[in-house]
Amino acid sequence: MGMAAVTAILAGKVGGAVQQASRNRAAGWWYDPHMAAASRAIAERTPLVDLILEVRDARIPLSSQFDQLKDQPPSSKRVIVLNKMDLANGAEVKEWMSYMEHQKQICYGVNSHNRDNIKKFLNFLQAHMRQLKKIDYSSSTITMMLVGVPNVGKSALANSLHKVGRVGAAEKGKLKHATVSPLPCETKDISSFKIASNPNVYVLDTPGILPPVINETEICSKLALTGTIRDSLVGEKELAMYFLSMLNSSEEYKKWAELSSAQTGRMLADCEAACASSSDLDMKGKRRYPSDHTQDFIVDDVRRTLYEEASSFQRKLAKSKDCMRLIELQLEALPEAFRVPLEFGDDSFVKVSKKLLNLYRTGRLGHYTLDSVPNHSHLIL
Ligand SMILES: Nc1nc2c(ncn2[C@@H]2O[C@H](COP(=O)(O)OP(=O)(O)OP(=O)(O)O)[C@@H](O)[C@H]2O)c(=O)[nH]1
Ligand SMILES: [Mg+2]
Repeated sequence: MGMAAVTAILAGKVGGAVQQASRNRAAGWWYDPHMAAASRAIAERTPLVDLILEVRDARIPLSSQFDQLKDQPPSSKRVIVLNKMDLANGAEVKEWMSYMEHQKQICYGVNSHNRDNIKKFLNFLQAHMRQLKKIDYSSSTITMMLVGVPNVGKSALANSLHKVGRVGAAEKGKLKHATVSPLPCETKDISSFKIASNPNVYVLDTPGILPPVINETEICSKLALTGTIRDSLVGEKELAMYFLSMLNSSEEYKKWAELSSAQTGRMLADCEAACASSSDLDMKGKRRYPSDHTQDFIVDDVRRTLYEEASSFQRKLAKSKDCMRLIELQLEALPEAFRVPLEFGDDSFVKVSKKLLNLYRTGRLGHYTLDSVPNHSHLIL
């Protein structure tokens, strides 16, 4: 129907742009020699380490699988870590975890920014290692390797495990720090982090690796939306439109209904203030609305704007053309909510799109799981 068809069209556009970029090796971005070398280095280390932690994005548990391990049967030496649990739809991630368990895959969901979560994960890893290395666990050094596609949070996880790890006080004084960034392909080399003593346990952080070729456009679009592929390759505006189609067909925006009624009261107060002193309003505005990070009240305005456009839309019997128009109306209304002047023309929409994607990727515009669990009927939940 309407919005689903529009999502498919927009996803196709985004995915197509990714595939085009992947085929254009001359541009030097997709699977560059550095990525190929890192991929070989990972393959060489794989049989040598005690445990592989395959980090995936909980929003796309299937699309973010690591190409090198794709055809490997489940093994006790491999744990699938669904990271960014805080960004995914809780119920759907649970379904995914049951599915993987059913497939005999060891799977663990984490939020790398949550200390308690990481402590529990570390306990789980140590218990698992004890089981794996029944005989000489106390004497040996244990190595785990984090692998995955770019930007799934390998370095954030390495840092968190290193920080909460049980190492001596002296070692705590010289903690290392892996570079964590919202941009993909930030980690360039393999480096090791100590996460426990007696026995010594090390975790290797590795560069993100993309598959050399991806045939499915849908996978490409999901990887792009979650931030695995540089936005500029695809186009920020196209990505934002794809996100909006997803938002409009979900229930998430309906949670923002009360922002719409609360706004009426605030508008009256704002109007009174404007009448009292219109001359210094601009200056005040500049101080109160910094453009480099998004404050809570701007996020509320963005949510309210998206809610009002979406809820006034007659979705019953809506045609694809009307659904696309809704997305355009939302995009047109967003510069005001984000306080981005329209005078930059098309650049304003790119700016707004970047800000919108940033809000989505930091979990402030709802929780979505983009991959659906295969073979629902075979699930034992
Ligand atoms: N909300 C949320 N954000 C996370 C989580 N883990 C990592 N991030 C964010 O995701 C982005 C990417 O994290 P990195 O640790 O740099 O990812 P990476 O897999 O090492 O990326 P590459 O080294 O480029 O392959 C950063 O902005 C992190 O702050 C998480 O559990 N939840
Ligand atoms: Mg990294």
